[in-house]
Amino acid sequence: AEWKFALEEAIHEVQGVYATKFKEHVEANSDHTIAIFPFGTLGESADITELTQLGAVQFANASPGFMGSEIPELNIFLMPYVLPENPAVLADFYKTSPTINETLAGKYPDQGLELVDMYPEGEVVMTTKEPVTSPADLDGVKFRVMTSPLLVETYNAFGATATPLPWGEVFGALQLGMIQGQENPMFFVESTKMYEVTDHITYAGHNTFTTAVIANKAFMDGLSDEDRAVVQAAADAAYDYIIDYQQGLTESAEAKILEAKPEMTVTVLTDEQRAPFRAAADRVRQKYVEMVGDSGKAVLEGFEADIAASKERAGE
Ligand code: 6CS
Repeated sequence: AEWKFALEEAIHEVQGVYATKFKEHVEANSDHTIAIFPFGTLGESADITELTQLGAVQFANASPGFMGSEIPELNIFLMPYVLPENPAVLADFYKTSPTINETLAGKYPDQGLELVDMYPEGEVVMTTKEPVTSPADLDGVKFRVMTSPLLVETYNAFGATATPLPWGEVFGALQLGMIQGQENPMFFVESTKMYEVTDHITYAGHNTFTTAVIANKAFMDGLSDEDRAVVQAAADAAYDYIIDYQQGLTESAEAKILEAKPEMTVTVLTDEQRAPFRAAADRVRQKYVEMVGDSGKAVLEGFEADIAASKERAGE
């Protein structure tokens, strides 16, 4: 059969590269084919999640930055200074974490979905119209965030006025001056030309962009054991590929941005400059537990234990 896979990104962006690998693997190992629908062909993230729930598409990317509105526990991925920064630790964490692959995966069936995979897309940076070295610089800045509630808490705690928007509205809103900042991984800042509508890039080391690949649950339940194994193996192959693909991607994207716009400033905050952002993160942690309750507390503790295990395996 033909299976459909909808993306929140373009075909040459990270989600597109993952989906292309997934497609190649499925098509090489079964009689099925995959049609990829890049961002813009079927709507925003919320639209493609809905299409997956309806079974109109079988697979989609549904990043926690949006899906946290549906599954509150997923807001953990939006909490600043929780995920490890070391790429090797991160790669091991998503792959092995029981909190992700059992506890959080267990929240999707209620939504008519199954979690197929989760992977990182790179450290997020802030891109703004004015320089940012402290929370005071974010005062009065309307800062676009994805729609999950904890991102709103995070940027408000960072001193900004958080403004949740779907992705498709971001470029225009920056162009019109309705918002004055946004955050995303460097590859995305480059590929979507965010540097044309903002002038300053800030690394605060506060998070990595996480995405999830979801599938329609009834579709997955109806697969033969053989086809299910094909899907699993395709996800495993695409995971390894996308981790490898991202080596050096932030650096090369930054170089391309500076080539296109030499006057763009790039600031890596010092530990001292990060301290007030870290302090704000403690307040966001409280909010997460308030918002999600006991199961949120368990997820937070699970993350800490799983990250510690990944660090140990990576020899950190
Ligand atoms: O900021 C966003 O909304 C988008 N950012 C990335 C890296 N992927 C998709 C998402 O929609």
